Amino acid sequence: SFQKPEDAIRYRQGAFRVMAAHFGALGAMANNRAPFDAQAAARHGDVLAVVSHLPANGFVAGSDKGETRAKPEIWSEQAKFRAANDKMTAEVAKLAAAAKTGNLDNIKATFGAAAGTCKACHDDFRKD
Ligand code: ASC
Repeated sequence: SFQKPEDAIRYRQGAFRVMAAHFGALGAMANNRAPFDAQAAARHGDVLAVVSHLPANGFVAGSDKGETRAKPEIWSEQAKFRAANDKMTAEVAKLAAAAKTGNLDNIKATFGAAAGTCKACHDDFRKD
């Protein structure tokens, strides 16, 4: 569904960039670096819950070359990569549900695990 491998690379990088912005905004609240805004937090969670499902679509065959830090293991260890992706979407869903409660403590209780899934995948599947 992408015309060129570069289109798939830009697609997934765009999704990750959107996620980083909303994840960062929630993290700032979770870590008391920004004032808690319950409505904004819920919106950030909603965006994350949807956009977290997009990056996987962009790791199509042939998109391992070019302006990407994607490691070849994404394609050579597909079951492991899929498991890491599914863990990420599951923890993001929990964070989004917590953000809907309007209670900062619930966000604090779920943010770390979600952040951990970002880092775990970067450690295993992203260069530098
Ligand atoms: C972010 C972001 C990531 C993750 C990661 C968590 O806000 O951009 O890649 O959190 O740093 O460890």
